[in-house]
Amino acid sequence: METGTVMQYHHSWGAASGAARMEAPVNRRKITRRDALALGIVGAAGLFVPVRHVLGIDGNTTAPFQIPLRIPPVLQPTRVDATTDYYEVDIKPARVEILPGKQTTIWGYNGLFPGPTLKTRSGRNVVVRQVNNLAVEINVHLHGGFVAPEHDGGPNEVIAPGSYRDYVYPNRQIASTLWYHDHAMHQTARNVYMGLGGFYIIEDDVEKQLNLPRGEYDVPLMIQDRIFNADGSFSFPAHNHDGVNGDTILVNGTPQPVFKVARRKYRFRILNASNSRHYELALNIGSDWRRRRLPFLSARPPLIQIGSDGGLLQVPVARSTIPIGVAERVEIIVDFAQFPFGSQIILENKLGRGKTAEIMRFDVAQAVSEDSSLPSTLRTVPALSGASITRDIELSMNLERGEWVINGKSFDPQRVDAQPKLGSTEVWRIINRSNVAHPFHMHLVMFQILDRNGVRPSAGETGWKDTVTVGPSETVRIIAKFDGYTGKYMFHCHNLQHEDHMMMAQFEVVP
Ligand SMILES: [Cu+2]
Repeated sequence: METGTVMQYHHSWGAASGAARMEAPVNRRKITRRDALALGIVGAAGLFVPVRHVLGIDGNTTAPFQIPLRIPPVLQPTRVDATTDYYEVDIKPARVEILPGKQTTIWGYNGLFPGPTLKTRSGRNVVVRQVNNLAVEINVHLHGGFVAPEHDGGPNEVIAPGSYRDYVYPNRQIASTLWYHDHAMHQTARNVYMGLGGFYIIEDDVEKQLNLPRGEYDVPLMIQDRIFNADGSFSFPAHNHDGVNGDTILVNGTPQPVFKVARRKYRFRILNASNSRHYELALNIGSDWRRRRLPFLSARPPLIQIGSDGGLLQVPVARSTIPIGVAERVEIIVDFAQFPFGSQIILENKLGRGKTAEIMRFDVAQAVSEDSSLPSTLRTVPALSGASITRDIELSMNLERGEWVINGKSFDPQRVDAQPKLGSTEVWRIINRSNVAHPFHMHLVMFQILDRNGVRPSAGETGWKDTVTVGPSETVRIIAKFDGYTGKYMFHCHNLQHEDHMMMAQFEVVP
């Protein structure tokens, strides 16, 4: 069993600090001792400690790299006309086999975990009827979507049990890997943990002309962590407002899967759909004996990053590791032709320990001819400039209320915190005044990162972004253009427990 896992994300972005751990208990002031006993999170000394550390339960006894990677099915439209594809999704509970021989109750789009992938083309309208067949209120937000405010899935615009809502997505944005997930007030963390997340992929002609790997060689990888009870059910620490770090890593709902690959290029669209856990991705060529047998190979081949949250980077970037915070996406190309048959390449998490240090394994298995390429230039990413205003956004914890706050304030749906003018460009300084990392997310816009603590971001962070990890005591400046729609949109921390308790605010684009 790992120890200290639940607090691990505190240390994910540099500045490891004992002080970070001190922040945790204040969040739990509302739990009674009886609640805590029921949840098994109160230790002998009466201190609140994570459930796993008391009971030592880990319902997942699966050895790594035994279960083949599952790929979420692509959802088919129910109706298509000249401009629009219509979909219908049934949101419902289901019993699925995640751990071998055990059943897990999930909440899933069409009863699937993860949800089915929606694939569309830039400029084509998509209407998704989301039918709520759960017993609780939920809603759906298209993360990274450029959509009208009434279709953005604000936290109080929920779908009651037994009813539905039609979400309209115009897809007037470039090819990118987005995702859809629940965003219901105070319950997002639980709802996403139960399974409410899926890929939403936009394609366009610019990208198509590049001849990147496609079809079965274009693979979405949704990385999540979960805690399993002995009976296979999810364990969700509902009263922990700091976050949850599970000890089982899932990719597309499969625990530490193995993926048989051909000796050719693959495109991987990697999404961190975890509630709270940050990762740092790296490739590693298997075991020591293999490294000895293949001394001509680097044990740690670089990752070739081609994309970020909002689409392709200008040029491919070779990185030895890639950090990926909650809700962020990175797209990479891995050319397995560089490895001999039989190679076993592990996708590692450099921030993990024990089971959480290894995400999945690629087994180089089949011969196949290469039909894709990796061009040296991907697409133009014009640099935003000409900001009319700089706003300061401070992320901290209100110790009195035990709530995560933005500019000292807890979320209030009646309050608007910023009113950018339609068509204007603004610089936002995101200032982290706490000792934990916060994945800061803005709805509506794709922004660019100007600098971190005054230093230009690494090349992999120079593309379009909708979420940026702001490390402990770090200040990140971002620039965004507010265009297309007037109305209210959310900005918030995407650690889902922070978001639920109450690190969320609104901006309103005004004429
Ligand atoms: Cu946060």
